[in-house]
Amino acid sequence: MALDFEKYYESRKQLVDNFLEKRMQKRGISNVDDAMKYSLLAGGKRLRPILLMATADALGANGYDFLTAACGLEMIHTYSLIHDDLPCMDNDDYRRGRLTNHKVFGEALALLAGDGLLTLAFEVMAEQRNVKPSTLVEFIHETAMCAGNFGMVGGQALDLEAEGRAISAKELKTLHEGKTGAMFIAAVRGGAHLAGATEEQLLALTRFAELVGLAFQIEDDILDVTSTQEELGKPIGSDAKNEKSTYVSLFGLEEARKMADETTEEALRCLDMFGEKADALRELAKLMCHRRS
Ligand code: GRG
Repeated sequence: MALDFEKYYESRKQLVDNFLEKRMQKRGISNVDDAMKYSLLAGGKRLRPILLMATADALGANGYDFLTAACGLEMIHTYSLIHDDLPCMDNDDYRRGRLTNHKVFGEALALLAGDGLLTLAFEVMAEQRNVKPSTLVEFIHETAMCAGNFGMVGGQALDLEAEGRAISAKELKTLHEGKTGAMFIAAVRGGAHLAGATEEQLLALTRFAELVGLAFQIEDDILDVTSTQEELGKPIGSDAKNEKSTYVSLFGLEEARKMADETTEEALRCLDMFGEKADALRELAKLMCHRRS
């Protein structure tokens, strides 16, 4: 039967939203919980957890079984957005269609909300059940590497270093592989590990994740110049404001569009070996690379 992707995406998103809402009812000892909840429950697209579950589906498992692990990724992602918006980083006032965390709670609490979410993510991932302990440790270890100085944090540091100067296409690629791409790799490889992928499957899925991450970032750069604040949920033109090199500033809008399309096509070819079980993953990749927000 043909996949109803809209239904698939909405139901998986609902599962993630419900899990996060419920998990945040377990309160800590202070009002940092309110700041954590404010951003976590602000309605992001939930791409990383859905990507993890769709990858597990592509391997014949039921992605729903890994919802707990998947939601840990959304916590890491949300922490990164809170910190990225701080005055010492991108200094943004809006995110996910509402005021940024520090605008509501102040800088100090926003910093702690990010720290709290990053730490809670690892607590939650360790709560994943029905997986061999060694597999879970491998998933958590890889996720930590993708989130840290070899991945997202490293990429963000390169991004800061690059502000205000023109960088080469190679530098731009390295920066984004860390800042944006690494968490998509964590999601896809995470779903693959948890669902028991073979080496051959893992290799194909890793290449898929690399390419989807690249296409997603090119699209992000395109949206920053072509979208609207209403559609994006955050101000447009922030790359130019922060004097950042982007795929659009380096290659022009038309060429960037072509690169995003070609990269998406190449990513989809990596899924050929998985047959129709990978249909949700295919549709998700297309959604990520041709999104409006
Ligand atoms: C502060 C350590 C640290 C890292 C920040 C994620 C990030 C790294 C910066 C965000 C800036 C940015 C716009 C990056 C480009 C790609 C990206 C991660 C976009 C936001 O992700 P979506 O579209 O957002 O999945 P939602 O809100 O839907 O979850």
